[in-house]
Amino acid sequence: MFKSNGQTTKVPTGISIVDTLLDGGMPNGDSFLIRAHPLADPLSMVIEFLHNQLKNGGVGVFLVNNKSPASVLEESAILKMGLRDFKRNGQLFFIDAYSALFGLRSNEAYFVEDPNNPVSVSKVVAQALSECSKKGKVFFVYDSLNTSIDEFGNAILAEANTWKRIAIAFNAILCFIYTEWNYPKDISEAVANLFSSIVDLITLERIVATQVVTVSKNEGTPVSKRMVPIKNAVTGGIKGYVPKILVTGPFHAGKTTLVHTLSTRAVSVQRMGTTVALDFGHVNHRGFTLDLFGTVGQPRFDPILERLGGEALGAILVVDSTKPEEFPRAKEMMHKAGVHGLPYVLAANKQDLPDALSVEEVKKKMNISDEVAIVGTVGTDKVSVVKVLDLLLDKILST
Ligand SMILES: Nc1nc2c(ncn2[C@@H]2O[C@H](COP(=O)(O)OP(=O)(O)OP(=O)(O)O)[C@@H](O)[C@H]2O)c(=O)[nH]1
Ligand SMILES: [Mg+2]
Repeated sequence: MFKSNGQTTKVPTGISIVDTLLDGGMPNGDSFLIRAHPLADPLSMVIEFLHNQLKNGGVGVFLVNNKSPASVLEESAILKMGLRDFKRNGQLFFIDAYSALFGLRSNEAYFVEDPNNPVSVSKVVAQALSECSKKGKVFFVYDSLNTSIDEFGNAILAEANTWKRIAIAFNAILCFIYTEWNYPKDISEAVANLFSSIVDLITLERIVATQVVTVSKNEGTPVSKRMVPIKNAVTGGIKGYVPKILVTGPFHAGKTTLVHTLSTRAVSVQRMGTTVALDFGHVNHRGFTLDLFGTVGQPRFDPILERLGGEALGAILVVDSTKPEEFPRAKEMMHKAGVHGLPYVLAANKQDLPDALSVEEVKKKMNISDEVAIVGTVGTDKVSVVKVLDLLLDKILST
């Protein structure tokens, strides 16, 4: 279950895109921060982390200070990652630092009687970690650090440091939820300095807000930002989501074939063996959900091409390696679709034909820079076309 990256042991979150960004998973015996944009939803991601740890026999401790434990349980049920049974069978414990704010008692395992005093919060955290770590490996959620900052100001950060030391002592993993509400710079910086690993949950405002996950610090090392758009599929948890990859290229190059080979489900609007509207394919790959849009090759349909390219995050350019006379048309199509500035990979297709140019020859004839990845493909050969997709994903994630 645990993976070592050569320095510290890592514990997988179970969300493959996050584990990839974190080089294996969460830091064992350490704390990390989920830093969310105000429009992003950190709770569902953390529920998925917690649910995965509990499924593997771990013990959960969940501190709430801005919502009731019941609302966390309800949210988990909506996400189809129910936590209620784990609570019932003694694997999940809440620290209720919420009810007392309203003068209410709590039936939870741990109760903070005076949530307005950071030291009293600390005492209960220490007690919970010490008792629960005897039952198994503890995954601790603090929801939320920003509520504590709003109540106590900077003082809470000193307490957070104490909890980090406790985490090391009990070999627990502490996950702090923090929504970045335009705090003064000194507070934001103090928070960032407190953690050696930070997962950012950002929203990109396009037509609709898109949630993006990235890691800005991993075990003390700043990471150049790789942003992964994500979608919370209710039955499958969080998946990387690339809403549009354009597959373009000249007439008969093999676009439709490639989309169908890659996709778990695909539809094409064809007439007499040629595409007359578009191909649409859906792919699940490396923890991602990707939507492929294949274009029409014939020039008379170029007006559609101009509209299809919008909103794409990357492109696959398919050429028939036996038809170098069409290479200029291939480049023109990238421009017409408005995707020439996007990350793209060139598929030098029909490599099985005897008169196919080699990958090197295609590259030379097309006069493309060394930065562009080019893969020799056979439209029906899954291994070769998956390689195209892999390289494109790498490119999209590194930009
Ligand atoms: N030999 C060989 N034939 C291929 C390969 N890929 C596709 N084809 C064939 O080439 C023809 C055109 O393939 P399509 O996938 O329809 O090409 P397209 O780019 O979608 O074509 P349009 O939509 O008409 O522009 C079909 O007969 C395919 O079976 C390949 O790698 N090798
Ligand atoms: Mg086609």
